[in-house]
Amino acid sequence: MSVISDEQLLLKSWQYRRNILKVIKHAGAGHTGGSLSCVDILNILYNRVLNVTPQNFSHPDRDRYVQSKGHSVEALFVVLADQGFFDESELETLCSYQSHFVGHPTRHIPGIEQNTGALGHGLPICVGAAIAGKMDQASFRVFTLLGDGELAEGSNWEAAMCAAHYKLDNLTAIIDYNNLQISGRTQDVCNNSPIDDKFAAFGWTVRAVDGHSISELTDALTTSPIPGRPTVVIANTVKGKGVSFMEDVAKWHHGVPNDVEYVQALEEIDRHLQARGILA
Ligand SMILES: Cc1ncc(C[n+]2csc(CCOP(=O)(O)OP(=O)(O)O)c2C)c(N)n1
Ligand SMILES: [Mg+2]
Repeated sequence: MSVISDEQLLLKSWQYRRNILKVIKHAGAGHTGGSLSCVDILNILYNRVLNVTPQNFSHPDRDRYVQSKGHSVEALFVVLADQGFFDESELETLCSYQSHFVGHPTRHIPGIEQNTGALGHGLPICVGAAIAGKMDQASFRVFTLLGDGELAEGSNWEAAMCAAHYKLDNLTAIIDYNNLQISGRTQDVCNNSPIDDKFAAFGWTVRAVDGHSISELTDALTTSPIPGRPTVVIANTVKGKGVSFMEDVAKWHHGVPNDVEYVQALEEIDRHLQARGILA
């Protein structure tokens, strides 16, 4: 993997945010808030951590990434396009008749490991993949991205227990911990706090980071795992991050900006790009 600087990653994050809004606006549908909250995580994963490329995607030794919070697929699509899995123009077909680019990940799309969207499946699937890796003495690592609201699904806790039991140090779960789920505050809908103590009690290594910090995400995702223990990275994030009026507001879970909001959102993002000399 080529070396990419923090500054280049920062630029990518803003460009990804711009593209997420563009495809959601064009489609007239999408999960805006959750895509903006996890896109920095995907940025670091695909540009710094994962051994996954269009060229090696069918190779058994590739790393596995399963986006369990499948509704934030627009972030994944934008990052996969940037990685060269398909042409960015294909995203203009999102949610249109006969397009494979639908509102959740499917394996019809190059670069997508698993169909997800029904919450609570990514971690169990990844436990299976990590066990398979151990049985084969393979070197690949397995990553999954969960939402904080998604942790209400009981399947996660069965998987968490198994991961520790089978000593899956090749498995990393990242929680996009934005404190919101579909209908309001996660702590009001189904409180999972204290999440760090819960995973520690299940036998996991716990790392908590600012989920929008390139350096903190890089550290957490590139530090070698403690032998015999799965790792959870609690990424503290802001839903809707990067667009002032979308930040930490539940209605942007699947809100689509109207024309005025869209212009305002792009202006906010473009100010960051202009500051870095990318836009005139
Ligand atoms: C099994 C299942 N139950 C309910 C839903 C509906 N649903 C879609 S997104 C969502 C909220 C998820 O919240 P969170 O995991 O915190 O995601 P984020 O805040 O990152 O968008 C729910 C309940 C679903 N997709 N799957
Ligand atoms: Mg959430």
